[in-house]
Amino acid sequence: MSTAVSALRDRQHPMIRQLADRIEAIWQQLELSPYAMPEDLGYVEGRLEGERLVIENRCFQTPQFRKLHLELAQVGQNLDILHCVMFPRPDYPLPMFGCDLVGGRGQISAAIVDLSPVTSALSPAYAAALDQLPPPDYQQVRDLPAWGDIFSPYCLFIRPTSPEEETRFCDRIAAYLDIHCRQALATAPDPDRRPEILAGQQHYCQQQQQNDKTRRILEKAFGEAWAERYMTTVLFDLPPLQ
Ligand code: BLA
Repeated sequence: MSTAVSALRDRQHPMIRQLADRIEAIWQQLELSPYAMPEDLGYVEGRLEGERLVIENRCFQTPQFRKLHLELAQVGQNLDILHCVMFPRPDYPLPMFGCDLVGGRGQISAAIVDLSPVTSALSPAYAAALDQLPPPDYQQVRDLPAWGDIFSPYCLFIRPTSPEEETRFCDRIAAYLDIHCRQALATAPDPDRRPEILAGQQHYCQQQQQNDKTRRILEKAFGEAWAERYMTTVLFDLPPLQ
């Protein structure tokens, strides 16, 4: 682990720190190899309203996934972010795993996780595994934005109201991730479905690129052109058509 990543993590909200460690531990069941980031975008620093914005990216690839992306970001003392997306290779009929934790001043305001289908719906194997989890029970459930039509019925978007809910939500994210890794390892590539899968991944990325809350933070710190490049090449890049 690079020291830069662990250094930022150690300064972040405990829920973010714990989840980052857990995501990386669960990823170990996959056959990880390095993924090359655009050279200047692995570690980025900017300024937002006089505060320092630091972004640290960790990326891997595996036989099933084109890109596993874990991003940690911090704006001064006020804003902590964990962003994670797993992009399946377009020959694999697998959903998109995504999660985002956004917090400030000791409180996580947004915690979201989903396994989002890019074809018509989640497969019966995914649905059966997810249905076995305890029913979600959180006090403050948040409304999804209009672009959120990409999310599955299993999407959870909350504001955690206690450390107990934070821990339980991290457990939930870990459970989704573990189900996903197991399913991915048991799934064979299906090259015939590639056009359908590519179109679905494209739609997922286009919708996520409409998240104005993410875009605004990046624009304020780095400018419009940089934010556009970052959102379309690092956060939600489309798979190369090859
Ligand atoms: C919301 N995302 C947010 C918010 C901020 C960011 C500040 C508002 C928090 C709040 O309303 O309490 C910021 N998120 C970022 C930044 C990055 C980031 C700057 O990841 C990266 C540099 N977002 C994702 C993924 C999902 C996601 C993978 O990156 C879901 C799988 C969802 N974030 C998401 C949603 C909202 C959000 C649904 C709420 C948007 C809204 O209410 O309009």
